[in-house]
Amino acid sequence: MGDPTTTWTDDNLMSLQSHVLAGEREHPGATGDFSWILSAISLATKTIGNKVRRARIEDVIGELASNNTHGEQQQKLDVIANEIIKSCLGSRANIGVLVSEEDEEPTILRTRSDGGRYAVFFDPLDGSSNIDVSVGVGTIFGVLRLPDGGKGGTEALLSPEAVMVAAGYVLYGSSTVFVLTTGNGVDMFVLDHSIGSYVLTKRDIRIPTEGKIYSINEAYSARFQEHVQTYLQWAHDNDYSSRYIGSMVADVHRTLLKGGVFLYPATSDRPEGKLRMLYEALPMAMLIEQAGGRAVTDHGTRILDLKASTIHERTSVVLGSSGEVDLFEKHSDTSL
Ligand code: AHM
Ligand code: MG
Repeated sequence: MGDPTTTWTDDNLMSLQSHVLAGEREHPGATGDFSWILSAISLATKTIGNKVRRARIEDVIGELASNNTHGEQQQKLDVIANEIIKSCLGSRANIGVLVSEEDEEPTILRTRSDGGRYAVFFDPLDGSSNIDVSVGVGTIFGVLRLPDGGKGGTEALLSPEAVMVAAGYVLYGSSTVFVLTTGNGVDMFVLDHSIGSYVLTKRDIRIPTEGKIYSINEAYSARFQEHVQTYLQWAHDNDYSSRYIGSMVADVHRTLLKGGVFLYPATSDRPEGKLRMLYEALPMAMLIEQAGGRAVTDHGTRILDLKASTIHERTSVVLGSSGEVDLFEKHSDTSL
């Protein structure tokens, strides 16, 4: 007879839900807020993942006649994913504000004094133009604790006292992968369809400090600033490989696991960059830094130090292995 007591080993089955609950138990006085919010995100992403897998069968691929708030073509699934997230998160009593790429205005659920302590930002289906060709797409989210006091709504979430307390993405790829940080490292879960749960597969992921891969839409080269072109020429001369899927979640996921650098710099036609600060750049920057990497703008400002002045503000993005971001800065003149 062996020892009847069970101790934790990395071989034990750990669901996302139990992982979050275990994290909360380590903090005396924790309110259960995270498990409440993350269970809604978990449910929403399982539902979206199911829609993505069945998109062709249910005939929900393709474009809508409408554009989103940025004037970009909306896919049918963008709208469906947005509705799914809002219906799952909307009933959580501690969420005050939802900000989505697909909605021009934030959805105000409840005031701070009515218990709305958090704002959740999300891009419901990033890279959705790739769905028609069955390429990986994803959901990105960030959770912000709103400051105590009278402010509510947009004013509260854009205020300097609002703090990002969790970030993550779900990649709907060859498997459905949930990558999460609550400010204490980065953990990865994979959806086990046979039991309907995300199960922990990798704890405390560390991004490789180096990796000779750059990920950028190089077709825009002529429109990049000179210092970005200088870096790319240096990378060509130094035996780098190029990998670009065109879905930020998939490109960042590869960068997190294999190392390298992902870049979406400013172009002459998009001087602010393309990616959105709140629900694309900031959550990915928090994840990459928590994994030991770096995330900066194309002029070297730390993304986590940026403060959005509008909810759909854009920024340039350079993120990945710390050594590779250093090399980007070294081989481009960021004072330009
Ligand atoms: P989306 O939010 O409209 O899907 O756009 C964001 C996507 C990112 O996933 C990806 O990194 C980028 O746009 C690709 O843009 P491009 O086609 O210009 O390379
Ligand atoms: Mg997006």
